[in-house]
Amino acid sequence: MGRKMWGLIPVFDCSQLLLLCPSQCKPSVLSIPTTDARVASPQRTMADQAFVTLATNDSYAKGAMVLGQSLRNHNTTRKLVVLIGPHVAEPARDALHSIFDEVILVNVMDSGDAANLALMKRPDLGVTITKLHCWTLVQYSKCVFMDADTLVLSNIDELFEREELSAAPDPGWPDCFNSGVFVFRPSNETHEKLLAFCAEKGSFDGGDQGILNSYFNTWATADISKHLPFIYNLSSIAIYSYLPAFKQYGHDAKVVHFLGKVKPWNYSYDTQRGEVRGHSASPEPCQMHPDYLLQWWQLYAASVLPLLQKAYGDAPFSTGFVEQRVPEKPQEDVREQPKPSPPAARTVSSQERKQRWEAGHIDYLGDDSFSNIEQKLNSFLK
Ligand SMILES: [Mn+2]
Repeated sequence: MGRKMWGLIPVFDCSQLLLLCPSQCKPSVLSIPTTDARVASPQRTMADQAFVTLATNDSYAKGAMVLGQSLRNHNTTRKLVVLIGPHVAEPARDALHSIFDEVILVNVMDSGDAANLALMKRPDLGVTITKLHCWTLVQYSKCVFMDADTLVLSNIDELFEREELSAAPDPGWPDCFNSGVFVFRPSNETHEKLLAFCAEKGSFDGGDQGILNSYFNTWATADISKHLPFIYNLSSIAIYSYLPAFKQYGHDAKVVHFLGKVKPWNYSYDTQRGEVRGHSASPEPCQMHPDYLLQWWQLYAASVLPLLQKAYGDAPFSTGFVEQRVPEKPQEDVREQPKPSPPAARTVSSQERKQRWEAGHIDYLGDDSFSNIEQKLNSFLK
C-alpha cells in the first residue's frame, strides 16, 4: 500500500538492519508435498503458488484489477488471489471475481485471538494488519505479494524460484526493502508472530513496510539472493532521481510501482485523445513516468472497464474517464482544447524552476516532463 514518501524513515531505525543476527539466517522451512502426484506434476506445483494483492476500497480494487489483468496478459501460470476489505462494493467484488481465482474478504477485527486484541488498540495500523493476512493463505506453498498500485510489464513467474523474504530495495533507503513486491511462504505461525511483533513494536513508518523490515531484519545483509533486482519494483521516484540509470536499464523493467500519494486511478483518462489528464483534485503533480501511467490507463480502458460496466449495470460508478459530452451544436471553445500548455510555466525562469525542483515541486507533466528532461540529458550525454 502507499508507503509514505521521503523523509519519514528515521535513520536510527533502519541502521538496526546493520546489526547482523546469524541465528536468524536459517533458510525457511520448505513445505513437504503430501502426495507423490504432487511431486510429479509441475501443474500441481504451479496451482499451489499464487500472486496475491490487496484492495481495501473501490479505488484500490481498480488497481488490483489492472494488476491482475497485467499478470494474465503476460500468461502467468500461477493462481491470482485478491484480499479485500469490507468496504469494497459488491459490483467491484464481482469484477474482481472475473480476473482473480480467489477473492477473499479479510476483516481483521473479526478474529478474537490475543495478538488481534492487542492490535485493536492500534487503529492506525489497520490497513497494515490487513496486508499481513496474506500469510494466512496456507492453501499455497509460496506466494508473491504485489501492491494494487503495481503494474506488470512482462512475465515474472521466475520470482517463485526465490525464497521468503525476497524483495527489492526501497529507493528512499536501499538498506530497507520495499514491501510493494515480495516473495513469502504462507504460514499461520509466521502470521501470529508478525501480529504479535506488530502489537508490541508498532511500525517505524506507520505502515507494513516498517513492520516487515523490522521483522525480516537480516534482509539487508544476510543473503543477496533475497534481493530482487530493482526491475521487479521500479518506482518513478527512482526514475527521476537517477535518470541515466533509467535510460540504461529502464527497458528491462518488469514491474512498475506507482509509489506516492497520487495513484493512477486519481487521474482521468481522455479516451478520444488517448491521454491521461491530471485530476483537478490531485494534491500533488504526477509522480510517475507518463508512459507507464498511460499503459495503466490503456489496460484499464481495454480490459477492466468492461468488467465494471457489466458488474454495475445501470448503477452509477466512477469510470475515471473525462466526460465526453457531444454538444448538439459545435461550440466555439472546442478548438481551444488541443495542446494544453500552462501559460504560467512559460514565465518561470530556469533558476526558479531549479528552486522549485529542489523543493520537491516538480512539474512532471509540464516543464519537468520526462521528454524535456530526456532532451536536456541527451544534450549532456552526446
Ligand atoms: Mn504501493
